[in-house]
Amino acid sequence: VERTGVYPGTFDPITSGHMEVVRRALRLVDKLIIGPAINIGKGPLFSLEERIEIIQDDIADFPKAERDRIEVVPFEGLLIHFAREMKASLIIRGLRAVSDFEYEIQMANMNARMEPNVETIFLMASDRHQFIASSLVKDIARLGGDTSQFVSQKVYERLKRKFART
Ligand code: COD
Repeated sequence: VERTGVYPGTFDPITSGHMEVVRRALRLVDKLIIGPAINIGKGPLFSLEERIEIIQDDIADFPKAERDRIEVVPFEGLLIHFAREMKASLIIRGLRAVSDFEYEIQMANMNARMEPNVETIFLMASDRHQFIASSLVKDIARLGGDTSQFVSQKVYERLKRKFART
């Protein structure tokens, strides 16, 4: 049987840290659904449409065989309902040292209680991506810094455009 995994997130915008999780997750599942959340607390910098487009731009650089196993499907409401709807057996999350742990363990635990058949698995961020966070990337771009080592070239250019003075 085909194993499907869901990788949910805000992806505002997708960073090289997220992309590393995507690449590694592809080794664990046959089909990977990247799920940008529609309703996110504070207003995102990029609209849902932009966040989807950005993800699709970044995965366009993957070899076709890998690209064909990825789908970008935005979701609303509970993640566990989305996972069920996608017939996923895995929820994939990235884990950076210390900062992510508390939130992630709570979420994984509550999701497991609501749906024991869906397992959450964590991919530890590599050294290189340990400290990359979308929120900091946005700060750097907003304040005129260079984000090119944290995001793809395409995202870098989008960020620059977003904050360009007119
Ligand atoms: N390296 C490795 N992993 C990373 C990196 C990095 N540099 N940066 C981020 N990640 C990981 C994050 O730890 C996370 O696992 C994932 O990538 C996505 O990150 P974000 O920041 O884009 O997305 P989040 O964490 O804000 O997404 C939260 C959700 C929207 C998935 C969550 O709030 C949710 O499921 N909402 C729906 C309602 C729901 O079901 N709530 C939970 C009830 S228990």
